[in-house]
This record gives sequence, C-alpha cells and structure tokens, in this order.
Amino acid sequence: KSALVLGVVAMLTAFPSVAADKKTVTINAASMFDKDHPFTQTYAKFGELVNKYQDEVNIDVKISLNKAMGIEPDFLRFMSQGESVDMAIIAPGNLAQRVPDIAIVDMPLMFKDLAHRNRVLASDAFKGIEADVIKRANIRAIGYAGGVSRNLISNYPINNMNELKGFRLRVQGAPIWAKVFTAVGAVPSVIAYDEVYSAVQTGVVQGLENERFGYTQQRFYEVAPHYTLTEHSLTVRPLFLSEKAFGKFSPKVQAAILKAGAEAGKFGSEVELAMEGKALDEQVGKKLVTVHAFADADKAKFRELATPALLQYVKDAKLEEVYNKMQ
Ligand code: X1X
Repeated sequence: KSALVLGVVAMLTAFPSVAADKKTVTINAASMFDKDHPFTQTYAKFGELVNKYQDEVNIDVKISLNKAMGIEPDFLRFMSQGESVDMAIIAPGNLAQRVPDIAIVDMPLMFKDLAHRNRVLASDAFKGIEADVIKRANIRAIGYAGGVSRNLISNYPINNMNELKGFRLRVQGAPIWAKVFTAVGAVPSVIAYDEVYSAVQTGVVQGLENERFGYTQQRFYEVAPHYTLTEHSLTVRPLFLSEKAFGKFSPKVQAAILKAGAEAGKFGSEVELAMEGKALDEQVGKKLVTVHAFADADKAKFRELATPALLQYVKDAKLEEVYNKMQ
C-alpha cells in the first residue's frame, strides 16, 4: 500500500503542472491563416510562455484557423463584446474604424527601416494610443508582431511609377491608405480581406498590397501573379487580448500575460522575417509569380507624391506629437 502511495506522490512531483487544484482557463485565439503563419505561431508561443511565467492557473490557448471565426474586423467585434474570441492580431489599418488614431502606427512610409520601427516600438510613443484602444475597443495590446514590408500585388506587371498610374487596388479600411494611393496616382477601393481574391478575379480591382505571407497563404498569386517590391510600409501587428479576458486574472498572472505577450510578439516578428522569402521563392521557382524590383528613383517619387497626404492626415488627426516622437 505504501509503495502505491509513494508512486502517486512521485508522479505528482514529476508532473507539477497537472496538480489537481490548478484551474484551467481557456483563451480563444483567432487566426485568418494556417498553423504555420507567423501570427498563428505568435499565439502558440504566447500559450507556451504564459504558463512558464506563472503557476497559478493553466492557460490553454485554443487557436481557430483559416478564418473559421471570420476576418480581423470580426475578431475585433467579438473581442470588444468579450465573447467567442479573446485573442487576435489585428492590423492597425483594420482597427481604425473603431480607434481612428491607431492608423498612424504603421501608416505607409512611416518607418525609415526595421531598426527605426523597432526603436519606436521600444519607446513610449504608443502609450496614449494603447490607452485609447482599451477605452474605445475594450482590447489591450500585449505585444507586437509584424516587421515586414508590404508590397504591390497585381494582375499586370508594375515596374515603375508610370505603370502604377491608374492601378485599381484594394486597400485596408483606414482612410490614410486610400489617401496615399490616390496621391501616387492609383485608384484605391476599400474591400474586406476575404473578398479580395474574387474582387481581383472578377476585375473589380487589379490587385492589392500585402506582405509575402498573405500573398502566398491566400493564394492571391493565382489571380495576380506579379509582386512588386515597393516596400511602401513596414508592418506593426499588435497582439490583442480582450479586456474581459485580461480582467479575469490576478495581478500576478496579468504580469505574466504582459511579459509573455511582449516576447511572443517579438518571436512572431523573427519568424516572419526569417521565413517570409521562402514561400514566395517556391512560387517563383514554379513560375507562378514574377517579382519586380522598384527602382530607388521610383520609390523617391512615391514618397514625394505621398508625403503631403501623410502630413495632412497627421495634422487633421492632431497626431503631431505622436508623429514627431515616432520620427
Ligand atoms: O490587408 C489586410 O487586411 C491583411 O493583410 C495581411 O494579411 C495581414 O497584415 C493582416 O493583418 C491584414 O492586414
């Protein structure tokens, strides 16, 4: 009998995380992509780290994949209401209808390079905006993924500013995206992400702008086989947790959530930066995609035409202080 008792004690010691008195709390995370996408990997990393940094509760991060819960504006709605989705990465350009100021976070041409973007994220430049997001949307930024460039995707070759003229493209909902593309001579339309493929297929638009992972995972190359390296923006992708979910935890677990979120976001960026070329290279190798360079002179012209629209937006939105800090 005592050997049996000793055996049970030994098992509990060997697997302390399954102690019977520890509560399990589920965090439902939603992804528009498959399990290999860097955003999805960010959620999984968060799940791993948050249990490493605290031992009060078992946090079980359940991830729904491939738009099973909709697209980013749906995630926002669910999280704001505190139901169905607790965690999601949402692009600032898709959140701006609820929190207009957040569009500045990764508006086109904002960052000189990745080092500049990372310095801004390490500063307190977004503190006011983060507080506004909690107030208006009931969600909390606990980390930042992203860090890669967005480029043009089209159903005809675009090699320079001349060929960009008149390009009918889908843009995200924040008005600054339409303003910038209008300023450079293109013709933007706001279309939901899950409707873009058929909008290109049926000729409503001729393309869009997106990161390499979005391009390959959504199979946009089937309808728009040209990818032009305009590098007109570097992404910032906040990892959000609903305030309702955050509020359920003790201060100690909340501190672990913030630490795990910050690290998971950085991990997501590293994964995306390290892997973004691979998927595109495969399509190029199969002759499904043609990548086009965009000369420095064309990038300079893009900047020259877009800058007045960007500065006007900053002025109208009274975001000079944030903009100057970011600069
Ligand atoms: O353009 C979009 O709406 C999407 O593009 C990519 O897939 C991601 O950056 C995603 O967050 C969203 O911005």
